[in-house]
This record gives sequence, structure tokens and C-alpha cells, in this order.
Amino acid sequence: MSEDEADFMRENPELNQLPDHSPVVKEAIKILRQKAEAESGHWPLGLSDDFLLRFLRARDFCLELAFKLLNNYHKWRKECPEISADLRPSPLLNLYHAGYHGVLRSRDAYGSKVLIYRIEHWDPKEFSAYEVFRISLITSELIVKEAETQMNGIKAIFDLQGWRFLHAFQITPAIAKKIAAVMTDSFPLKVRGIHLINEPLFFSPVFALIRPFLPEKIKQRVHLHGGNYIPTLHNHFAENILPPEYGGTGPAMSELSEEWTNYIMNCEDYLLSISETT
Ligand code: VIV
Repeated sequence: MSEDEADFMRENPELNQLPDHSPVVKEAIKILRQKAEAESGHWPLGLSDDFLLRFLRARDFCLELAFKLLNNYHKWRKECPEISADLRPSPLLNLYHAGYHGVLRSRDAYGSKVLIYRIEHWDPKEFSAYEVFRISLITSELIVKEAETQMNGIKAIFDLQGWRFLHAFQITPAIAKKIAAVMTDSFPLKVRGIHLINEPLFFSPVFALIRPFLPEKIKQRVHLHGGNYIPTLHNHFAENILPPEYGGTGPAMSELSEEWTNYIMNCEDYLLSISETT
């Protein structure tokens, strides 16, 4: 092991804030690439600087952990073709147009990207949990390209208004495991908060399926706000970034949802290019 390599044996959060082109960052990328090339042959998405850097940032420049994440990411995608084999958004357009998903225009006070999902707008007779899952994966693949998101992670708000048995039946133990895996060690994004609002009582068995697979650190970041969520949600997100539907003064959900739909549709070629992982 070289001296440089030894430097990257532990987590180095201070390196996380460095720009892409700084020499230490370049050095870490080079070592990670050498490791990947040496230990396994097949990297269908390539090993470009940009690609490798997101894994390093997600693991605060600890080489071992970044390499493990890189491996897990490829493994997860291969094992879940129903979710990740075809990342083109067009087959999911009805779900987008229904307003299931929006991304806030402004980051939160910590620089995290904030994503909103509204279960009420998911018709479980039209779309499976796999397809709904794919919406999150598509968004994740696009926002993980932003340096600020790599550094400061994401927060997700799940509005469970309208949660029905038909939704619950779709969350099989297999899906629950995939949810937990992608949130913990199979995707290069730091999950800084999961906020559930309007969750009905019969949501708890579903959460009980997912919970055992979450590490303590992530468990602590899951907040259950219930129906009277405005005061507690506002402890986490400033009113001026939240849409009026959630007691804020920011742009409306319909606007955010349309904006994001247009954005992902413009990225269809890119999404197709990263779809093939075999
Ligand atoms: O997709 O960082 C029963 C996060 C999430 C992701 C992905 C990444 C990520 C935080 C999830 C969270 C959502 C891809 C990279 C796991 C997709 C979930 C899809 C299911 C079908 C939604 C149904 C509703 C859930 C509600 C609770 C889920 C939370 C405990 C996450």
C-alpha cells in the first residue's frame, strides 16, 4: 500500500467540500479506479472521474467504503431489473402527470436537495411498486450528478395521504429489502432525512417491514409527523422553500411537478445511456 492509499483508509469528511479538480480529489479518484480495475472486470457504466467521485463523496473519501458502495450499486441494479433495467421516464408519464413527484427548487438550510412524493397520486391499479420505485431511482440518478447534492445529500418527504390496502399489498418483503438497501449502501447519495406525513395507522406494519433492515443512523433520520405535521415539518424545512400545500410560501406542487417532469423528459437520452448494466 502506498502512502497516498493509506491516507484514504479512513473517512475524510473535510475532503468532501473540495472542488472536483483539486489534486487530492484527483488522487483519490485514481486510486479508486485502480482498485476497481484490479478487483473486478465488468463496469458497464465505465469508471470516469465524475462517476467515481460520487462514490467517494458519498463515503467521505474512505476508499474501502467507496469501493464497497461502487460494488453494491452495480449488484443492486443487476438484481433489480424490474426497477432499474429501463430508466426512460416516458413509460411512467401518467404517474408524473398525476403529480406523484416534485423536487423543490431551493435546497434546505444544509444544502440538501428536497424531494416530495405524494402517494395519493399513485394509482396502484395502474402502476406497480416497481414502477413507482423507478421514479425515485430516475430522480436519484439525475441529482447525483450535482456536486452540491453529492456533498450535502437529500431529504425526502413522503405524503402518505390516500395510503390504501392496495398500496400496502404491493410492499412485499422483497420490495422492503430493496427500499432499505438503496437507502443505506447501494446508491451513492447521502440520505439526510426521510419525513413521513399523513401516515395512517395501518401504515405501521409496512414501516415495520422496512425498519429492521435500516442501520441505526438512518433509523434516526426517519421522522413520522402524522396528520398535524405543519409545526414539526417546519422545524426541518423553511417555509419559503415549501409549497403552499405543505404550509409554505414557495412554488405550488403542480408547478414543481410539471417542472421536474419537463426536466427528466429532457434527460431521456442520458437515462437511456445509463440503463444498460449487463
Ligand atoms: O427510493 O436515496 C412504502 C432514497 C429513496 C429511494 C432511492 C434513493 C434514495 C432515500 C425509495 C427513498 C424512496 C432510489 C437512491 C426507496 C423508493 C420507494 C418506492 C416505494 C414503492 C414507495 C412506496 C411508499 C413507501 C413509503 C415509505 C418509504 C420510506 C421509509 C423511504
